[in-house]
Amino acid sequence: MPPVHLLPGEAPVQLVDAEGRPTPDAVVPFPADADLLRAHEALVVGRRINDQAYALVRQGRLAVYPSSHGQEACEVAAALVLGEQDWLFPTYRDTVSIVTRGVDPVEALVLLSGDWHSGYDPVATKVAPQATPLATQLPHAVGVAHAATLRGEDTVVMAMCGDGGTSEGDFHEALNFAAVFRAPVVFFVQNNEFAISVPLARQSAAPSLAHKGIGYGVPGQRVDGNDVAALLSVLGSAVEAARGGGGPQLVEAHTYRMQAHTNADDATRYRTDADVEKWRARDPLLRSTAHLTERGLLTAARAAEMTDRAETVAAAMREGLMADVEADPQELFAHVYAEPTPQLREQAAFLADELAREDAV
Ligand SMILES: Cc1ncc(C[n+]2csc(CCOP(=O)(O)OP(=O)(O)O)c2C)c(N)n1
Repeated sequence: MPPVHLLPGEAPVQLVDAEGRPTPDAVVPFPADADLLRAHEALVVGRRINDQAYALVRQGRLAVYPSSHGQEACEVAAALVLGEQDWLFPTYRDTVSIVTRGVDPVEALVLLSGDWHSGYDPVATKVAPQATPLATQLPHAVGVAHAATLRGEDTVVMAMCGDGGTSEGDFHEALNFAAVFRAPVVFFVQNNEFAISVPLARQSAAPSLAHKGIGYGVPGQRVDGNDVAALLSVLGSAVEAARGGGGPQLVEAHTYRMQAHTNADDATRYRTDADVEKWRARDPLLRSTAHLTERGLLTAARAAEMTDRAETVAAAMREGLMADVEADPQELFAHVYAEPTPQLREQAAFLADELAREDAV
């Protein structure tokens, strides 16, 4: 008997369609109303964070911002399904997820404003630093999960990456190790169709990215990445399966990066406006708004409160990121190793000499 239980379904799981209507014949449970409202508020705030960060780049307050505009349903659901004791391992694109988890938005963006450190305390927040090198955070995530199991702790780790990240060796090593040791990890792949300019078809010939699990003995699931209800349900079940001793789980969300890779990228060179417009009609925030309004759960007063909260967050971002970062260039070398290597000492001395000569001019 082939291990068909490890394979994802034919189509991504959906609970609410693009018009906000419940999908007939749902195969997963519908989240509670309170959870949907909480997720909606996080979506409203998340969209505002993306838009504010984009503006801060244009004002020169942030060096770069990889926006998750259009992917906010994935971002908020990944954080909301976790318990306090769990860990989140994000990529550079997952600022909204980090903030939904409870990290202060200014602290989350300190790195992108030009400072050298992650801005928040990873141990206190149980959020790893945002990884820019693709997939390198995944073996770390597995290590944290495995260590927690050995200590008898009830910890699940949400390990995030993009479609491009699934081509990295680290992705495969992490899945393999996690499966062999039954580490409680949910590998969450946001398939937004592009790795900078590389489309999915040039990235992978697998039937889906969720199919990549079966080779390692990891169950894979596909979910509509713009349907926050389906994401809460699928990711929530994956977390509970991992917590219950079911080993690692792989979830692929189908979504779309609405903006350029970063401000340093011109997306019109590799995709058409028509492609982007097609996805605009599937916007996760509009969908959630339509669904909750239709069901009478989202009143005008409640919606206004959420917008107010989002504006407060945006104002705090503007205020907190106004000041220039005061960084001592020597700190670059300070925390690379517990004992600096001779090469680093030599480079630090070289820099000190350069800076002294600059000061003398
Ligand atoms: C190991 C490594 N190789 C290459 C890069 C350069 N790089 C930065 S982002 C990116 C594309 C990643 O695409 P994907 O994993 O799909 O995530 P997305 O940016 O779409 O969220 C690449 C190749 C990198 N950061 N790390």
